[in-house]
Amino acid sequence: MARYNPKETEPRQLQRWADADVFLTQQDAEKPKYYVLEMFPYPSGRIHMGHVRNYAMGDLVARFKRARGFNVLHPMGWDAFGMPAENAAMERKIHPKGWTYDNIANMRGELKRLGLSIDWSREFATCDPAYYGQQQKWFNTLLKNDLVYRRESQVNWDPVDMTVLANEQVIDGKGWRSGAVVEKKKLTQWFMRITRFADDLIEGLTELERWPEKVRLMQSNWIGKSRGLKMTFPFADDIALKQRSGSATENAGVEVYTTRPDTLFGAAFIAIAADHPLAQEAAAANPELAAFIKSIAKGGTTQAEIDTGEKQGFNTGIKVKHPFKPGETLDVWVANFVLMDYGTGAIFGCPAHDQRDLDFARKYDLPVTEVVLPQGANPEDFKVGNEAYTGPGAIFHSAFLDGLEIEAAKDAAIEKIEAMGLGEGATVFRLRDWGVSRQRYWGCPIPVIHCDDCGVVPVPDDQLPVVLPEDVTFDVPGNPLERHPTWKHVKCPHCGKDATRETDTLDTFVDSSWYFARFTDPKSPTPINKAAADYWLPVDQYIGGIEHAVLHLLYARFITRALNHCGYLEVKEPFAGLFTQGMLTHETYKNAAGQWVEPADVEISAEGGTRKATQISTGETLSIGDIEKMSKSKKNTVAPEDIFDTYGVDSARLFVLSDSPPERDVQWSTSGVEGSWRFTHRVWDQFDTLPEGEIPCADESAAAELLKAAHKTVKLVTEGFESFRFNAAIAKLYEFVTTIRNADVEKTGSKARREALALLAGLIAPVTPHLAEECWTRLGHDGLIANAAWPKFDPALAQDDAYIMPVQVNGKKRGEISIPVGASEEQIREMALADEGVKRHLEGVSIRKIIIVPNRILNFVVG
Ligand code: ANZ
Ligand code: ZN
Repeated sequence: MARYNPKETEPRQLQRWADADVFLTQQDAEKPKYYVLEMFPYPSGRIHMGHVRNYAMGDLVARFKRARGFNVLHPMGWDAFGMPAENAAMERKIHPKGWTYDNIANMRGELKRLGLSIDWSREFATCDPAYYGQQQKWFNTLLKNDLVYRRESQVNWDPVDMTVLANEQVIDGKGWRSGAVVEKKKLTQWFMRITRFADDLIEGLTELERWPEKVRLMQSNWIGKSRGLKMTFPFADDIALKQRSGSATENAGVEVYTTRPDTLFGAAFIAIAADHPLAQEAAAANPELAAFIKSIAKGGTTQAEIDTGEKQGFNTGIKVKHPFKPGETLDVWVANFVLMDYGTGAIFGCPAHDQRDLDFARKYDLPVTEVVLPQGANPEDFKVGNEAYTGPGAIFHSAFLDGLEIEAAKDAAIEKIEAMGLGEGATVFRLRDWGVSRQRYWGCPIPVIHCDDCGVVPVPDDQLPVVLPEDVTFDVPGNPLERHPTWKHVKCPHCGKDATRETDTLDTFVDSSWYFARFTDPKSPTPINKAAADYWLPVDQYIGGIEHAVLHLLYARFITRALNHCGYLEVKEPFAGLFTQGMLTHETYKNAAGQWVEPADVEISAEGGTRKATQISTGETLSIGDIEKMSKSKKNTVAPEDIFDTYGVDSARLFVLSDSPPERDVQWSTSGVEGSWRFTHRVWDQFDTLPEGEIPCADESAAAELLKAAHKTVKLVTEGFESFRFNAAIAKLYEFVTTIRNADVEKTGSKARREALALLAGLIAPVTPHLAEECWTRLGHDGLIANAAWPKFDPALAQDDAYIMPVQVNGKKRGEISIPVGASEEQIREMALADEGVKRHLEGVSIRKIIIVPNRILNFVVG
C-alpha cells in the first residue's frame, strides 16, 4: 500500500491543469455564466492564513459551479497601490515599484501553489500603467459628466509627513504614521460626487437579497438618510443686522439644520462651525474669538473624536430670536463639535435631548429644558441628569406641540416654520462626497493639467496613460511628484502654453472600485469592453472580509453606477451575492518577560488534563493566553508555506473549510490540521486498496446500502456547497468515507465500491482538488476530474428511509425515536411506548391523549 504523498502529487497535478489550460475562460453563449470573485489581495509580501481561507472558499465555489455546468469566471489580481510601498521605500531605500512587483511575484507563487482554479491569463495589478491608464480615461469621462469636481475643503493634515490623512488615519488626534498632532487645513481637493447617487444607493440595497443583512444595514446607516428642517433663527438686534448687511451671510439670521424640530422649545443656544462665514466675520472684529478658532483647529474630524472629545465653545455675543417664543433670544456660540460641511454648518442646541448639547450646556452653564416626556414619567419632576434623553415620548413644555408624539410634533413644527417663512422641510444624507485626492506618489496620477488660461484641462485620451515617473526620491517628506524636477512641467494640451500637471494621485479605493469589471476583458483598449462586461456582470458571488462592509463595497457600488451613467456598463449593482467570511484566530503565548512567542516555537503537551506550553527554542514554560485574531503584533500567526510543506496544500484547504461555518472565525490548531491530513490519507487508502480484478457482489443488501449512502451524500454535499454550509457538507464526506471503509468489498462487490468512490472523488474535488485528481486517475480515467461533471444522485436512493422524531411528555422532550419512512401512526405510537427513556416518564401516570404531528413530533399528554 502506497502512502499518499502530497509533496509529490500536488505539483504534478498543478502542472496537469496548467498544461491543459483548464481554467482559461471564454465567453460562451451556450452555458449559463457564473462569476465568482474573492476580494483581491494587497501585495504585502506574503500570503497569510486569512488569504488561504478566503481563496479556498472562492475556489470551492468556482470548481463546484464549473462542475455543475456553468461557464465560470474566476480571476485574480493585485490591489497594488498604496502607502506601505512608500513606507518601505522610505525605511529601506527601495523603490515602491520594485517592492510591489517583487511582492506580487512572491505571492503569485504562493497562490498558485494553492491550486486555485483561476484564469491567470487575466491577472493584472492596479499599478500596471495598462490598468490605471484606463482608469484615467474613465476618470476624465466622469469629470466631463460632473461626477468628479474640485473644491476647497478642510482636511486632516499631517505636518510631518506633509500629507492629507483620511479620518481613519487619525488616531487620538495624531497621524497614524508620524505621530504628529494633526492639523486642520484648507486644501483644494478632488471629489467624486457619490452623493448624487445617495438615494439610489439606499434604494438598491433592497434588491441585494444575497447580501448579509448586517452589511446592508451598515451601508444604509452610513449613507444616513434623514428628514429634517432647514430653518433660520433671525438676528435679534439691529446692530447685528447692520453688521450683516452687504455681507455674504445676508439672510438676516443663522440658518440651522435639524432632524429634531420637535425639540425647538428646548433650544438653549445656537452653535456654528469655526469656519462658518459668520464665525470668520465675528473673529475679524474679535481677537479673542480668532484665537479660540485657531486653538480648536487641532484634532481630527472623525465622528468618534467629535462625539467623545472635550466640547469647547466661545460665545460670539450675537443673539438670535426664538421663532416660537416671542421676546426670547439665544446666544450664538462657535463650537468645536459643529462641522462646516454637514447640513448648514450651524445647529440649535437642545441639551435635554442631545448628549453633545448637554455636555456643552453643563460645561458653560446653559439652561436645560426638557421637552420630551418618556412614557410613565412625571411631567412635574422629570429632569435629565448628565445623560440626555433621546428616546420616545410625548412633547411637553412646548405650547402648541404639547401632547404630540415626536413624529407628529416634527410635522407640526415644520409646518409652522414653513408658514412663518423661516424654513423648509429637507431630506439630507450623512454621506459626503468622496475626497479622492492623495498627496502621495504610489497611486494613479489624476490625469489633468492646470493651465493659467484654460483652467483644468483633462489630458487627452491619446496622451494617456499619464505614467508615474520612476526617478523619484523619498528622503524628504511630502509628495515626490510635487518636487520632481521635470515631470509636472508640461504644455497645456489646449493652448500650448506652459502648464503644470496635477500632482495628486487617486485614493487606492478608486482602483478597487472597478477591477471586477476590468477582469471581464483585462486587455480591452477601452476601460471596459461593454460586451464582455454585459455578459459577465454582475459578479454572482463576491467573497471577502466584513471589514469592507462600508467603504470598498459602497465605493464599488457607486463607481458601477457612475460607469453605468456614462454608458460603460449595463449593470448598476456590481455584486449580486456577497459572502463575508470569518477570520482566522489562534491561541496566544507569552514568555515570563511578557513577550509574545510565535506558535511555530511552541510545543503543547498535556499534563494531567491541563495543557502546558513550552518554548521550543529556550525550553521556557509559557503562559497560554486568549484566542485572538491572527496578527503580527501578537505573533499568533502560522505561515501558510510551513503548513503546505508539512501537511500539503489540500490538508490546509480542507482544514480552513471544514472547521467552522464559513461566516464564523476559525481557530487554527495543529491538531485540527493534523485531522485534515489524516482524512486525506484515509480517502486515498480507499482508492489505493481498490482490488484490481472484478469482485462479484456477494450480498445485494450490502451493495445497496453502500450506494444508498453514496447518493445521500451527493445530495447533502450538493445542498451544503450550494448554500455556503461548507463545514456541514464536509462533515458528511467524513461520514461517507467511514461508511466506505467499513463496507466489505467481498460483500458489496467491486462495482458498487467503484461507483461510491467515483462519487466521492467528484465531491472532494472542490475542496482537495489535487487529491481528487489522483483518485480519479486511480479509477482509470485519463482525463481531469477538473473537467468532469458534478456527481448526480438518484433521488430514489438519496431518500431517507428513516427519520428522527422527538417524543415529549406534557410538552417536555423525553426522548427520540427513529421512525421508518411511511410508518403508520399506530406503529409510531407503539415505537414510542417501547422506548426505554420515554417509558420511565410514563410510569405511574395515565395517558390522556397522544398527539402525533406526522414527520415532526409526538407528545403524550398525561395526568
Ligand atoms: C437640534 C437637535 C435636538 C438635534 C435634539 C438633535 C437632537 P443626523 O441624524 O446625523 O443627521 N447637526 C446638524 N448639523 C450639524 C453639523 N454641521 N455639525 C454637527 N452637528 C450637526 O444629525 C442631525 C442633528 O445633528 C441635527 O439635529 C443637529 O442637532 C446636529 F434633541 O438639531 B439637532
Ligand atoms: Zn491653456
